[in-house]
Amino acid sequence: MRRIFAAESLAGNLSLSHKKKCNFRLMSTIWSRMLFAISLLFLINSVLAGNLHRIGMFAEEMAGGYFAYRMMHYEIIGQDGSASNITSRYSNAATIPGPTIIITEGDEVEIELMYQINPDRENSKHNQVSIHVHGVHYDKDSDGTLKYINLYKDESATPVVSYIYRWHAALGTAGTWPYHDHNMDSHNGAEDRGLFGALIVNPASAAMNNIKKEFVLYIVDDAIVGMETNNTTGQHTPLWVNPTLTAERDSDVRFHVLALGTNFHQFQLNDYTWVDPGTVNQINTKAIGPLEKHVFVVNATHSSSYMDTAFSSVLLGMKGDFVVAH
Ligand SMILES: [Cu+2]
Repeated sequence: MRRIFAAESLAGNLSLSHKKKCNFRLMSTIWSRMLFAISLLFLINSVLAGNLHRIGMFAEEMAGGYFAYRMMHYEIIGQDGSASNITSRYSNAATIPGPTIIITEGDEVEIELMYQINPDRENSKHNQVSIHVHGVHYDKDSDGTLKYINLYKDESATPVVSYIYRWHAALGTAGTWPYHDHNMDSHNGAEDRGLFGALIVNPASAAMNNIKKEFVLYIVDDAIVGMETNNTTGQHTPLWVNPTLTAERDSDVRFHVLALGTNFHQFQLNDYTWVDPGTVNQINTKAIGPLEKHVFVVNATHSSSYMDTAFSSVLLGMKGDFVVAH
């Protein structure tokens, strides 16, 4: 009985092991396919893996009750571990808009913010400042909001401690995005007092080296404030209020128009047309509502002017020259 049982079980084992073999073949096919897929993912990732932008910024007080961000330190760590320090390309004073940060899809940003504003003894809500960014990816500790919004913690720099935010410009995040304070005095932050700037994420798929200048134009309720980046030198220059923009003849320049506040605007660049993104329409004026943006490239062929043609903006004189020279 035992032997038979043993033989039976042996036969059973044999057929089982045969099944196992078949399963193993199937499994090995699945495995090799999975391994192929995984290695493909790694390949895509390694192509996408970009630079690490290690940034330190201050939030400072300016004359007139304004606040502003100031670049303190900016180092780019390449994939090969090489480091290049580009701090000197930025103004060494606080600026409105704040420093323009330019990265590429695949890049990571590690940005440490330091509170450099006089603490307010009466109002503890004043003694915190943050950076909240749009468009790119980040974990819950890098939202730059208060605990009652993010249900996690107050993500603020305070007079006592700095705060580090980490962003990932994943594939699909190319574009121009605002960053701003979200925590000072209220859950809206002190964005309306000057704590805002722009993050430009260039697409990984297309070289942007035909663009010679970037004009970041922030439209606030009563003025247009600008920051220029010269892509040839890498230098960032604050242009301040309703600025004159300058470009070399026949160079491509990119406008990044971002709206803050509560008013509606109508941005116009006279005697130029460009393609309205996402359409085939040639336009020379664009409605921009609160928190909206409009990005376009023109080839600088002749001097002109830009303006916000919304009625109250005209009264406020929200316009400037666009000077094109050799
Ligand atoms: Cu925002």
